[in-house]
Amino acid sequence: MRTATVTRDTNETKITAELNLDGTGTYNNQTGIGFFDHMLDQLARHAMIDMKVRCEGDLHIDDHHSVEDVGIALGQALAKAVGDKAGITRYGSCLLPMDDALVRAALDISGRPFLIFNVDMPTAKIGTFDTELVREFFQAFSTHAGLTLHVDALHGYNSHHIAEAAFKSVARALRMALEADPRAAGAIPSTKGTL
Ligand SMILES: [Mn+2]
Repeated sequence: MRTATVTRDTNETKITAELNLDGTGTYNNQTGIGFFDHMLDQLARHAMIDMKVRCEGDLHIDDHHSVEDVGIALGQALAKAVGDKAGITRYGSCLLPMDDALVRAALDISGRPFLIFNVDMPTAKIGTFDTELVREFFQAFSTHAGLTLHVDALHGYNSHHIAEAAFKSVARALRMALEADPRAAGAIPSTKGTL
């Protein structure tokens, strides 16, 4: 089983993130931010990753530090759990519809962090959640996981749907990329011999 636990304590946030990449998509995420918990639950469920996150953050300021730092901790946990990447598919993509929203995610578990994020949301808030934090999460997550990640919203007019479709499309792409390649015989999927 590819598992990892990361704890991260700063003056702004105290976080524990547990992942099992070979799970069944069970989740138990409590960050104090309802909408963000809902998004993390989608990530776990649709990546088929077991995920437990606890975050005690400085929400009296705003949600920014908590969302960004959970992205860092989950990215570190993913990198740790995936290890040397032997035998994985490496690439994944997904074109995911959710009602009005259509989001495309393509990723490479490359060890070279790069984010392209073309996801405009028509409102500044989803409930009390700042929509700009969706990008902050994926920036932190892709950087610390070592992902090349492209996320493009092709259309959509409801911010909740667009954000949720972004998390679900990344989840499905991750599931594909993390899957064992049965023809790889445990080899690292690069002509360089390392990733
Ligand atoms: Mn929803």
